[in-house]
Amino acid sequence: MSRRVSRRHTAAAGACVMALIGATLIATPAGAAAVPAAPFDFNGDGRRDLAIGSPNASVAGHASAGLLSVVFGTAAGLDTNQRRVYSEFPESVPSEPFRNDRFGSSVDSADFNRDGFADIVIGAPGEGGSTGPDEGMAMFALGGPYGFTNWQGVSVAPGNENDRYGESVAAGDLDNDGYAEAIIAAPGTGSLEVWSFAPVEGTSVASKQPRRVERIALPKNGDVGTQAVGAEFFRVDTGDVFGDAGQELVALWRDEQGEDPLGQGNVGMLTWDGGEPSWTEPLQTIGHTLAVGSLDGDAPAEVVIGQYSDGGFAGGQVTVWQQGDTPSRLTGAKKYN
Ligand SMILES: [Ca+2]
Ligand SMILES: [Ca+2]
Ligand SMILES: [Ca+2]
Ligand SMILES: [Ca+2]
Repeated sequence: MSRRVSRRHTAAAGACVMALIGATLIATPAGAAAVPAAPFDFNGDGRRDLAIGSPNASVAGHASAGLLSVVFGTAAGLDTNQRRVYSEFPESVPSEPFRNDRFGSSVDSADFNRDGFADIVIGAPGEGGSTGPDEGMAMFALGGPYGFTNWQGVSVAPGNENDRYGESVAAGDLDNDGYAEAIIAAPGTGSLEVWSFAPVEGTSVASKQPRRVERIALPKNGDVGTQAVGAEFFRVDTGDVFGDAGQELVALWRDEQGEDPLGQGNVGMLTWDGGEPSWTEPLQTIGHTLAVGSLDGDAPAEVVIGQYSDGGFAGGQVTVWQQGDTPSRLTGAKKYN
């Protein structure tokens, strides 16, 4: 949890910079708020709120069904008296809790429909489907003055057992059209999906329902010409890693049939402008967790990779990569252990 909180604080400065840059470069889409709400400001009062997923929480006797807690920001900081808890119950989330759904495994936010209230996407990678356990699911909800509305669950179609859809989610405006996309990783498929609420062509008003706009495969074993069949783990986040004021998607993954016995992972950046997606050649790395944000307050953003303690470093290790001599290459890894 501390990682996520500190990242969001770091990202806040970047988000302000991005908002200013965005305001000068992008005309306000018709029917949209002049300035979208900052991520995690669900009630649109200008103060960031806190959303915490608890995937291991029991719900009505269902172990690890998972829940989401939201605490609202005030002038005096976070107000724990205003805490709201959401779980997969019809009265809070229109779905049903089951053992090991792990709702809340991943959480991210953006004002997807640009109405001045930040929205949320929540992963439940253990959700069962018609083919068996762990097909996974992600839930969207729109923010508003009185809480979340328009809950909608999405998943891979057709799904398969162990897709683990929603194990990692991210939000960012990848195609620079003024509307943030939601990115949902499905490790078992070796691919991610891009979802959008932006107005469809010929209309000017954003949708209240998300629509799938792209499915993008991971490169297999670091070869951008071939596609991975599955990933043991797969994390996604967004940030301006190239320093060009547009957001890149950063992915950290390990191939299911990776050739490296040490179990090395890959980190790669994806650019997508609504057309053909483009991956950078992945870097080999060791790690399990991923965060992207500007640690020093300026663009480009840094890529931070966390590694558990199973790699010979008691207590684990954190690696920080930054932009190298060409914009799309990461270099100068600094290790902290
Ligand atoms: Ca708020
Ligand atoms: Ca919104
Ligand atoms: Ca966009
Ligand atoms: Ca960029």
